[in-house]
This record gives sequence, structure tokens and C-alpha cells, in this order.
Amino acid sequence: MADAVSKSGEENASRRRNEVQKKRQKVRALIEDVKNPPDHLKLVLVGPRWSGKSSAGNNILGKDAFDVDKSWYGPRTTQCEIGHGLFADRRLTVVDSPGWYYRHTLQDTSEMNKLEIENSLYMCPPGPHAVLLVIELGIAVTANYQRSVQDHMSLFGDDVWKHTIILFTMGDWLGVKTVEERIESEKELQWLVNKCENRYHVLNNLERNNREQVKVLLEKIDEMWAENDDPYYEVDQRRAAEMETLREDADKRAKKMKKIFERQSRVMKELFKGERQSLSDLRVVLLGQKGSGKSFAGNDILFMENFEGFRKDNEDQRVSVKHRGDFDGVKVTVVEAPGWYKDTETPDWLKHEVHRSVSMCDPGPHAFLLAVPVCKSFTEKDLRGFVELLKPFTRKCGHTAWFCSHGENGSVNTQ
Ligand SMILES: Nc1nc2c(ncn2[C@@H]2O[C@H](COP(=O)(O)OP(=O)(O)OP(=O)(O)O)[C@@H](O)[C@H]2O)c(=O)[nH]1
Ligand SMILES: [Mg+2]
Repeated sequence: MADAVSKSGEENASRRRNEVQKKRQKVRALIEDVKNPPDHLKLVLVGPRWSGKSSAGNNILGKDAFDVDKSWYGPRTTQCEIGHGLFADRRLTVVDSPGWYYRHTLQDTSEMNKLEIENSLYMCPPGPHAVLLVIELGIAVTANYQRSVQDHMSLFGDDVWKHTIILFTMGDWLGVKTVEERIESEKELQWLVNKCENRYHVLNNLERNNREQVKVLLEKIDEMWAENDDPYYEVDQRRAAEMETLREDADKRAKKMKKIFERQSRVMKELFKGERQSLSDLRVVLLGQKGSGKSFAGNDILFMENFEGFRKDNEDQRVSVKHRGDFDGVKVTVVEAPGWYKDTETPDWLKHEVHRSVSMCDPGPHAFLLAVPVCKSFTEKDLRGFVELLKPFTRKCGHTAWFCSHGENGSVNTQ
């Protein structure tokens, strides 16, 4: 049975490869006889986080134009960046963009990230010749992954698919397999490739000297251009103006908030001037949704690896966990309460457990810390859920601070 399945997979792979080759030959003839591709190509890289967008941008441009995340904890691309270069005397403009978390629906992604992702197509007016949807070959393209891609591509409007090529990165992962065999191995991947009318290309970003792979990619872009009625994906100027206003408003609000924090901090310093704080024991409770980075934050606070970020048994953490440490002579107690799922009613067991987490900090916590991943949305509903959870401790709500984490990716950026 397994043999029969793999045989039909191979047959489908070979059929797809032949179809692509035939179509390419036809369009190339058209380019050679009639059409002259643009001598300045504008490309935009979009895709999930860590899929290799920045590396692909560098590979295409043949130089280090964009920062690459060398470790899981390293910096990610947080705003669109533009790079320029030449390929065989042809001008190239490449836009790199922030990725979305591959399990996130559009609703899960923060407004700030969505705006920045959408902005990528507005970086090279009047619009890019090609959108390169970057997908790494090593990852399983599940139904959730497909939905996440579809959701985030909808930020650009339906027409974008006509100008999109799937750019598979991590070509080295293929080994002896062909990309077509990889495509045929998952129906969600087939769906994505079919949505792009069989336009795909593989890059191995570890082989920057292999310029042939970039040459063929540019050929495929020219072929898509030749086939399309519209030479490029034209951006909507009205939306560009709207986005500008949204960004300016957000900027103003952020500056105002920063000023308030700075003033509060000055007032507090003034109030306690001369008074030496002699705190010898500090107790905090970590709260947050599942995957919000609480465990990583706990480990960061205690300089330990005691909190288990990813549970090996994949079981839900249902009980509060306490660890102790010492920071510059101060005894620090950190209790992590179980996380809750986004967009669900707060279950009773969780309310009890949060109660228990507080009693584990006898005689009481100095602070509740709420973990909020920067890339994830935090909606009115999320806020209501959190307030509900803290209701029994309302008297102490003035003790709540929030901090931004990178969620399931680990690192914490405390604010
Ligand atoms: N083996 C292998 N690793 C690659 C390849 N392309 C990228 N990487 C690695 O994958 C990791 C992520 O690459 P990036 O280029 O930073 O990915 P990104 O999509 O820009 O990531 P974000 O900006 O965080 O969204 C880095 O450690 C790269 O070195 C590839 O073709 N092969
Ligand atoms: Mg990047």
C-alpha cells in the first residue's frame, strides 16, 4: 500500500515537473520573440517568520543587505527594509518584510505587524513585479500553516496571487529528493503551489556563490511578467494614504505613552529620593496566555532554566510552578500560573489555580506580571478575560505590570 502511495506521488511529481517545463518553454519563446522584460525588477519578500526571507534577499542581491537571524533567539526583521543591487547589469530592488508566526491566524497577529507586512508592497511604487512568498522546505505545511499563509496574503487583496511565486528556501534540506516530490507529499502545499499556477523556485541560501539559482529565479519572474496582463501589482494609493495616517496616529500615541511613563518614573524617584529601598525578598506571579513566554521570562528573571518552556510530553501545564533564586542579595520567588487559551471563556480550574499561585507567594506577591507577545494581538476580549481573572485581587491590581515577550520563540523584552 505504502509503495503504491509513493509511486503515485512520484508520478504526480514527474507530471508536475513536465507541465512546468512545457509552460516555461512556451513563455520563453514569447519573451524572446515579442516581449522585453523590465530592466529594473522590483521584488517583495513575504512569508512566515524565520522562513529565510532576509537570507533569500541577500542571496538574490549577492550581498549582505538585510540582517539575518543566526539563532532562534536572535533579532527578527521588524520593519520593511529595502535593498538594491545588480544582476548581470540589471537593476534589482528587493524589499524584505517582517514575518508572521506560522500558526497565527490574521486575528492573532498584532495590528502593528499586520500594518508593517501590508506596507511591504508599498515600498516600491507603483508596485512590485513579483511577490516572493517564502516557504522553508523543512517545515510541515499543515492545514493551519496553509490557513495562516492565506490569511496573511489577504492583507494584499486577491490580485496579489497573479504576481506571486513561491520561493522555497533551505534547498539543502531536499537532499536527493526533488522539490516536486516535496510538493506532492502534502495536499496543503499542493494547494499553495496551484494557487500560484505552478510558479515556484528553490533557493539554497547557504550557496551564495551559486548565481545560477538566482538567474533561473529571475527568468521565472520574467515569465510571470510576460504572462500577466498587468506588468506589476499596482498598489492602491488611497490605502497608502490611510496606512500613513494609521502609522502617524500610532506613533503619536506611543510618544504620548512614553512621556507619561517617563513623568511617572521621575515623580516616583522624586518621592522616594534619599530613601533606601531595603527589599530583601521579592515575590512575583507570572500570568499570560498559552505560549506568551511566561516560562522564558521566569528563567530570565531567575537566571535559571527551571521553568519548562516547551513541555516534552506536550501536555497542558495545569498547575502553578514555583522557583526561587537570588538576585544581588535579594531573594526572588517566581510563580508561574498556567496559561489560558486565547478567545475562550476562563475555566473555573484556571481561576482556582491563579488563586493558588497567589497563595504560593505567602504573604502575597509584590507584583503580577502579565506576559504579552509583541507579535500577537491583545484585544478588548483578551483584556476582559485578564481583568476577570484578577477580579478577586482587585485591591492589588495596582501591582500589575506587563512586559513584552517574543512568545513561543522564547526571548523576553522587558518594558
Ligand atoms: N540551512 C539553511 N538555512 C537557511 C537557509 N536560508 C536561511 N537559513 C537560516 O534560517 C534562519 C532564518 O533566516 P532569516 O533569513 O533570518 O529568516 P527570516 O524569514 O528573514 O526571519 P524573520 O526576519 O525573523 O522573519 C537563519 O538562521 C538562516 O541562516 C537555507 O537555504 N538553508
Ligand atoms: Mg528577516
